[in-house]
Amino acid sequence: MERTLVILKPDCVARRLVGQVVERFEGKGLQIAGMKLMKIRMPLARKMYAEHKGKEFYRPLLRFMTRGPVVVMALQGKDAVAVVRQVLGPTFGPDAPAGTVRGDFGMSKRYNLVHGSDSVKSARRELALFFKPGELVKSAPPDFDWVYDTAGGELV
Ligand code: 3AN
Repeated sequence: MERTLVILKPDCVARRLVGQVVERFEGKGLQIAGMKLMKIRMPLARKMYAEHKGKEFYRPLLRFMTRGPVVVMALQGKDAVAVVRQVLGPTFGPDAPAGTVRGDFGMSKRYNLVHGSDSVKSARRELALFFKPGELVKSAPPDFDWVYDTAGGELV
């Protein structure tokens, strides 16, 4: 079972798309293990995007991420990191195919609605920035063995 960090970015919250985006993750079969509304302050934004420091989009990205409230989520499921990125689509709306979150809701090459961790390693680091371990749900959801075939002891 894998966990990943998702951030519904300030544009997503401001445009009242939170419900529609959460619906896609839930419909897919991912489990919400943690979720909260918060404002990302500059020091946290800098930590989150440290790897992009020095790039031309770094400052606009920090400005964007601190511009308004966000919803942060921990999502859980088999291969959750990759599955979330499939649901989101390519980084920017104009390039993303219809049927993906960014493809269906985004027009901008900067405001791209949702963040999803790009690897299991980043997910671990990013989850720790936003959630204390005790805040996340540990038990599997009641529909777990309908989302996956668990009969053989593993999730298929
Ligand atoms: P993704 O969100 O698909 O993982 P990354 O990891 O390449 O994209 O970039 C992290 C974040 O940095 C993106 N979500 C986006 O907001 C921002 N970003 C990346 N490349 C650019 C760019 N060329 N111009 C503006 N912002 C960018």
